[in-house]
Amino acid sequence: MKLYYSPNSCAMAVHIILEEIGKPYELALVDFSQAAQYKPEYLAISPKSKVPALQRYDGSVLTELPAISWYLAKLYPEAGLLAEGIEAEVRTLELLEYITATVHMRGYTRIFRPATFAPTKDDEPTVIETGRSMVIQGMNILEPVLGDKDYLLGNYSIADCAFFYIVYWAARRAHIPLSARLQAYFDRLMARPAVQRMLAAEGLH
Ligand SMILES: N[C@@H](CCC(=O)N[C@@H](CS)C(=O)NCC(=O)O)C(=O)O
Repeated sequence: MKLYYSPNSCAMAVHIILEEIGKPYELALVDFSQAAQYKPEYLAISPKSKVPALQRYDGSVLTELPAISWYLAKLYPEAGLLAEGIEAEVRTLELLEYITATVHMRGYTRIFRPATFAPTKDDEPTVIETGRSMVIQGMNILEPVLGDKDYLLGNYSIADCAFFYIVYWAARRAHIPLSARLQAYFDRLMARPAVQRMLAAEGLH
């Protein structure tokens, strides 16, 4: 199993899952500073030019964070990262989809890549502000799901591994203030040894 990743990217979610599972795996750096995601070597792995990508034991490659997360949780049920039953699974997928497709793609991408959305350079501050509003709205929607529980669905799951990077980026990259409840959740996730191992491997804190 090999995870193609870039440090401090959404691949952190899969990196945490692999650490939680605890089976041997390889890490392959896709160096965004060298535009490695657009080079032929990586296009042969994923023509989407995105991380995460997971190369499996048979050599085939899986992309899209929700799909990879679900696959790993199902492959290693003993890790307990996905509750059993159709209702629990669909609620987990619902969260993963919202986290990646809405909060990340629509919100954070505007903050980190404003030029993609702005017709001119002068429009970029407005795009960033729109992105921040979308991220804050996303966190305002997810916080009541967390409620007074330790984790989004009660027990720790792949949904928390994904929500981790949303909250981590708020705290470390976008400087979006966390509510007391989200700060406590963030502290709880940061205290997990698997999260600490992921951060150390990616040169983060
Ligand atoms: N829909 C994809 C999105 C992945 C994605 O956007 N990854 C970003 C890193 S956070 C990326 O690889 N960006 C490289 C680029 O756009 O050049 C997923 O869920 O895996």
